Amino acid sequence: MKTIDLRSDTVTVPSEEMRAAMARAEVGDDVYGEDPTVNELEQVAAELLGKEAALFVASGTMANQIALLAHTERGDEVIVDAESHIYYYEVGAAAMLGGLQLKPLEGLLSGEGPEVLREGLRPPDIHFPVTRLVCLENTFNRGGGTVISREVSKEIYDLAKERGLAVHLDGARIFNAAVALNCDAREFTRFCDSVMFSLSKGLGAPVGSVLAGSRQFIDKARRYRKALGGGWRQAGVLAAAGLVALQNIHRLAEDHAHARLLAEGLAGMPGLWVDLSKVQTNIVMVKVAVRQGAAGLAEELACQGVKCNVVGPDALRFVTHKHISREDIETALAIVRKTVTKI
Ligand code: TLP
Repeated sequence: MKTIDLRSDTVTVPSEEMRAAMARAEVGDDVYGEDPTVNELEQVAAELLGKEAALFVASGTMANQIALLAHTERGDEVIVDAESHIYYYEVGAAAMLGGLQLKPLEGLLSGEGPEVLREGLRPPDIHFPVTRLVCLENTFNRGGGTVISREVSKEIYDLAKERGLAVHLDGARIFNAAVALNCDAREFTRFCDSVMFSLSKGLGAPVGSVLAGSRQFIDKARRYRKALGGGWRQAGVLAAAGLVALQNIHRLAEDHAHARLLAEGLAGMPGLWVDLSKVQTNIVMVKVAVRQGAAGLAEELACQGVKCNVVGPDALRFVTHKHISREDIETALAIVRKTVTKI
């Protein structure tokens, strides 16, 4: 039985083309700045994002945490959405590594984001921490892969600048946002001071993320990467895969079409509920009202060869990616239908 793995776009494995590029990559010691393939990836990525400089790092979490460290000082407050990856899924690293206080705001990553931020910002006061940074996330993972519009991004950015705050964009899936709106990623990244994106998700590289920003910011970030043990020598073998991954941006549209097909199929099934307006990219969030709960249903589906992630007591997440075909979606729908009808 073939497993249809819809847990995440992180499960993608490198293509033959990537493996070939990795095998012939020219490399050097990146801590000395001498790996030509890493340097090329950083240059190409900076250009794609409209920033002065970029830094290749091991993971999205590392990129976000380096950004937090480089923008702040210990004891500072960082504004995040209550469902953001930085707040929800990064092991409390902002407190652990940076001595930072995260202030989670509900709805920051929604159409009401600018008002939510306005209400959440406190005036300077000796009792309050210094607020230094606002973090955005696009697409918004726990929001269901939703795209934070350019208008909302701009309003939040303008407000942050009015208050002297920096803006970091967790753009792990920023190219999904760009493809969904058929625009250039720079239309989002112009409204942030730093941005990270993942090569290892929908773009299909085995490892790696890129952090980008001003030259001065990236110089600082490079020191923090070293401090975290992320100085990685002949990393050109990985950067080579990253360069191939960047040629895959256009194919994300296929993942989006598959997610839509999946969402529409799931929405009509007994005990399942999908907000189709939120299915904008490659993620499908499903509310589950069955006796076994979300975890029980996920377990039964896994036994039938369909894997998804449990993201709450009554919520499942399905993510499409390059190994999922239209036929896989049809098979998965048939399996889910059979399973929910039986229980
Ligand atoms: N997200 C993973 C899990 O950690 C939840 C997934 O399967 O979606 N920002 C965003 C918005 C992300 O979705 C992720 C990964 C990261 C950062 C962290 O990237 P990695 O996994 O490379 O540390």
